[in-house]
Parts: sequence; C-alpha cells; structure tokens
Amino acid sequence: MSSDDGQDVPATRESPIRPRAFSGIQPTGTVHLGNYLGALRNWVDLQDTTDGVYCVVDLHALSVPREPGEVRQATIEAVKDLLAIGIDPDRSILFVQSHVREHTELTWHMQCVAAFGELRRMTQFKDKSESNDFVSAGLFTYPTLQAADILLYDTDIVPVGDDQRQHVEFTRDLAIRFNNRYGDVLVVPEHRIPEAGARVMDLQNPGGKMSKSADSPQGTVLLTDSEADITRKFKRAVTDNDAEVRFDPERKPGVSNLLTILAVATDGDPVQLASGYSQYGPLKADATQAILELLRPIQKRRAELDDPEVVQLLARGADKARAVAVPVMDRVRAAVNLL
Ligand code: AQP
Repeated sequence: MSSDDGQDVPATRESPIRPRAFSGIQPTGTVHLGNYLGALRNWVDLQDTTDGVYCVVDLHALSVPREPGEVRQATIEAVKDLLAIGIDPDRSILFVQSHVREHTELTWHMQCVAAFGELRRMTQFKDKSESNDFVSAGLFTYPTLQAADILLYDTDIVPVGDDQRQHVEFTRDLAIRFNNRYGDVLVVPEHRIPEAGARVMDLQNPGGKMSKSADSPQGTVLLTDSEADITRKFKRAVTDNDAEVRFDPERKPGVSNLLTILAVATDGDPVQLASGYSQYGPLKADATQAILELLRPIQKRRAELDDPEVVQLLARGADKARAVAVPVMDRVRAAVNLL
C-alpha cells in the first residue's frame, strides 16, 4: 500500500492517507537547543507531510525519584515549549502520556517480549544508572514503555535525535518479535534522525551531548534563556588552543559543535561555513546571533500562553489520542487472546 508521497504504509492501518509520525519529550526541565535542533524542529516540519502524534512523556520522568507534583507543572511547561516552537494542536495530536492508560497496558506486553540482556545493553541505561544513586526498575525497563508509546499509534516515522537511535531500533525488534508470536498486529516504525544537529554537544563539555541534566547549566542553551544568558554561554563555549576553524568533530569537538549549531540555524553547511572564519570570536558571535534570531519568535509565542488554555487543549488532545490508541490496544488484546 502506498501513501500520497509514495511512502509505503503498513497494511494494519485503516484507510491510511498519510504516514503517521510519533515522538515524545520528557518533562524533566526546559527544552534546550539540542532537543530543538535534534528532534523538535523535525516534528514541526513533519506536520506538512504526516499525521503527527506528539506526547509529553510524564511517566518516563518518574524513572528517577521526583517530588509529588513536580512533574505536573513541568508537563505544562513542556507543552508550552511545544506550542511555541510550532506544534499545532489542530493539525497534530498533542497530549500527555499518562492521560492515555493504554500506554502502560501495552508496556507489559512489550516487557514480555523484551529480553533482559537487551535491556541491559541499552547505552542510555548504562549512562544513567552510573550517574544515579537509586536505579529504579523503571529506568531499566524505560525502553519498553517507549516502545509501547510508539507502537500504540501505528507509527510509521519516529523523529528523534541520535541518542534515541538504539531505543527506536529496539522498538522495531519488539514489534517484529510480537508479530512473529501473535500475527501481523503492530506496525514496524522507522526512525527519522536529521543529518545535521542529531547530536548537539554541551558547550562546556563538547565530549558529551547537551542535556537537561548536565552538570553545569552553562553548557546548555535553554529555549527560554535571556539574550544575555545566550550571549554569555556562547562566549564562554569551550573550543581549543590551536585557533584553526575547521569542521572536525573528533579532533575539534567544541568548534565543530559551534559550526553545526550555526549551520542548522542558518540552513548552511558546517564545512563550508568553516572556511569563512579564521578566528573563534566571530564564529561564536555569529552562532549567538543566529540562535537569538531563531529563538526570538519562539519566546514571544511562549510568553502569550497561559496554563488553563494549555490544560484545556490537552484534554482535547487526550481524546484524539485515545481514538487512535484504543483500537490498537483492542487489536493487541485480541491477538494475545486471554480469557
Ligand atoms: N543534545 C541533543 N542533540 C540532539 N537531540 C537531542 N535530544 C536530546 N538531547 C539532544 C533529543 O530530544 C528529544 C527529546 O529528548 P528527551 O527529553 O525526551 O530525552 P533526553 O534524551 O533524556 O533529553 P535530555 O535533555 O538529555 O534530558 P535528560 O537530561 O533528562 O536525560 C529526543 O528525540 C532526543 O533524541
């Protein structure tokens, strides 16, 4: 079966018109430039060619200890970030994971086809379990909840950053294994990872990815940062001592990261951009200006949103999400065929 733009659409979807894209973000802090350049801008663009289903994955945020209510406000803030960057709740389904109970039900089925050894090999689990004192079973089984999130919507495309490549490949494996055991039930999705910006690095520690939970906030540019903060963070970005502007992520990770950020923000090419600079100062200044321009309209839209409006649209989003998820879960139950 083929969609409008010629892409193959799996047979399990009823009357597919366009491929379906699904992705999620954790409400674990303000969205940063890595999230935006690596994944979220793709969500916005895909609205033109796919049916988008976008989710704030609040249950994932509980895989590390949280105070009661902490995730509640963070969820509203994450939704505001998504609306501000251009996720349109009239064109896409925008909702909160815990509002659709089928996510946790399907997770159990995913856990029962996942192997312990596979979960133990997940690099994100290895990284996070090393840096946390308390390692929950939820952190260990996190990729099965993520697989359920994706598979519950008959997803064709999963736009994510490079750090999620392994989890999406695992999701594919689980869908195929489930289908082998129970019949042709689940759609097997593919990841969509951008060529440039798939792994935006920390400005202070360019050996590691920019992250909400970085040791120093100075290395992470938040979507809500002030002009002064953004300018300071880029000015202090770690480069190196040889003062040559060259795109070489292995030997020159800091400089290459700045070139990547500038390239993605201006639709340029990092290698070509490098030839226009002979010093780090002007590169940092241009990257700062490009990001300020990119974020200005986003920050303006974000300031206009209020909490009650967000809560209301999330209730509508949950209804629309359930309309897709419930029939898929019914299909899974029928295939597993319990009494
Ligand atoms: N540095 C990055 N470069 C490119 N893409 C990135 N993503 C995250 N960091 C980068 C992508 O953003 C999407 C949403 O991420 P998430 O919040 O659900 O997951 P995360 O990987 O846990 O993000 P953080 O910021 O690193 O959070 P913490 O510190 O809480 O672990 C995903 O598509 C991800 O690939």
